[in-house]
Amino acid sequence: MSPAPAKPILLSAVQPSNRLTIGNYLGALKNWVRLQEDHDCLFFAVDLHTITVRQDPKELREQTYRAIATYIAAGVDPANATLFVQSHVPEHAELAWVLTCFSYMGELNRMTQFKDKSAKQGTNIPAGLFIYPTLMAADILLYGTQRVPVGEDQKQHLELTRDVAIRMNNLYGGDLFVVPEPYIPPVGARIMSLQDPGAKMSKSDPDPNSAVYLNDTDDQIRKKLKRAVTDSGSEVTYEDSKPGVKNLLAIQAAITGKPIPEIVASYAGKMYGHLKVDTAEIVVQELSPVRTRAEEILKDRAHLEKILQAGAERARERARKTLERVYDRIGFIPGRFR
Ligand code: AQP
Repeated sequence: MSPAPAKPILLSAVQPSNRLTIGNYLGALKNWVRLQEDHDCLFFAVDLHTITVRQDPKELREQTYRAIATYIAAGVDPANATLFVQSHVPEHAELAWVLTCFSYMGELNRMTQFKDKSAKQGTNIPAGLFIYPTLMAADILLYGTQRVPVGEDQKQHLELTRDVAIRMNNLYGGDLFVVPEPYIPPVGARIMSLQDPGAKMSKSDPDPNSAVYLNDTDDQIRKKLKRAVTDSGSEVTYEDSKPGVKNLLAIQAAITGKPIPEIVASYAGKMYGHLKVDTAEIVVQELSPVRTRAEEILKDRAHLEKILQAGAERARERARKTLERVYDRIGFIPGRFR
């Protein structure tokens, strides 16, 4: 095995299943930019994951380009982080098959995300939705990842990744896989729906007013925040009984880096309307340059494709070492890597 790199290996990704939201930006992208300084980072668009539910081919292709352009526009440096698209590195699908064979039906059955997502599918539930966690495990284990930033929703999947890695290490040698740890970034944010602040803001929410998308115009952003559902009462305070107000304060804090009590204090004697208008301006200031840069990057597809090709080559170089070791230990004859 090659010597451990000096910086901890960190991996994170977004599904390009729709336009990215300010939730993806504040919960993932903005942190990635900070993390790339002191980590060996792999950031990618998980297109293989998106087809666990039906996607429109043209849309999927556009959203995948757009996701990568947005990562770069937000500040991810392709010369520093390894930036790629999952389907360009076939080792992900190959290792996922192996891990599927070492995972148990009972384990996969317990995944709450599977229960939630399959409930929306009616009678024909794609099998990919069931084995999704083994593909996520492959994403992580291929690169000797030490740290995976995870929100609540993905904690169970990371636990499964660790269990399967330990199971296979016990069978085939302790150095087969690095067992990854969850990583809680110093600045975290869970952004809620603007229309139902009890639910997470999601790019797949059918109501476009529930989310600010990263390619919304300044006017659209202002309108959406103006219409954001707030709560009864009028005093701006940060408490669970006011989830709508809490969400707007959290958005401001995640962007400005100011402590919540300081933001709350600045609204003494003011109304919810002030909070909405200010939050809209803070969001516009933050997202407008990202949107402009992303549009610029998208205009030069050839350049974007070059970046992706270089990223995939770097990723494959690393991924093949792990897969070669796995194939060897489980007893496949050499040939795949000649
Ligand atoms: N609302 C959010 N607040 C904070 N972070 C969020 N993330 C997503 N939504 C929020 C973070 O974005 C990263 C990638 O998420 P994903 O695309 O892989 O899947 P997701 O978490 O299921 O995101 P969505 O937007 O809700 O997608 P759909 O609607 O396609 O299922 C993760 O780091 C996640 O924490």
